[in-house]
Amino acid sequence: MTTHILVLHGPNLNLLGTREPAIYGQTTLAQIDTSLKEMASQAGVKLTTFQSNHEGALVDCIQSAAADGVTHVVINAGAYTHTSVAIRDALSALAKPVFEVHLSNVYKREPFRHHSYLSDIAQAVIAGLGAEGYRAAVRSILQQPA
Ligand code: CA2
Repeated sequence: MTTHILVLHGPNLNLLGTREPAIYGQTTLAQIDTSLKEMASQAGVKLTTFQSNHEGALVDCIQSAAADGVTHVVINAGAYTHTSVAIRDALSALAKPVFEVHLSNVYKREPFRHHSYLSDIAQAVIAGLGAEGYRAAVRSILQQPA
């Protein structure tokens, strides 16, 4: 099966690099996506990205992923991490390896950020590495045989 990585970004992540740099860093979402696409391109692998502030749009994208030939999902669901059974159910139905990424170390933050609806269905969880966390997830996928 040809590797196709879908990178999903949840609500407010479109603001990256413009506000709250002390928590989320100075790298913009466009810079993150470009960097990931370069990594994938160098490996001859397809990588697509999608950001939405809307839960249903993220669910729709996950549902479309099977027909799109997606083999792996890298997701920072943002605040929906802590609230969304719908995104969890969509990822479970897709039944592809999920890499959950958080820029910040959510366990050093407010207690409501300590629970994730995604972690127990994820292959891996990366938190606190900033934008490098996305790269670590993609690097790991690229090292796995397709
Ligand atoms: O640490 C992460 O990556 C989070 O997924 C980010 C979410 C937060 O709700 C999660 O608990 C942890 C928030 C994303 C908001 O992104 C912003 C970026 C720049 C400025 C303001 C918000």
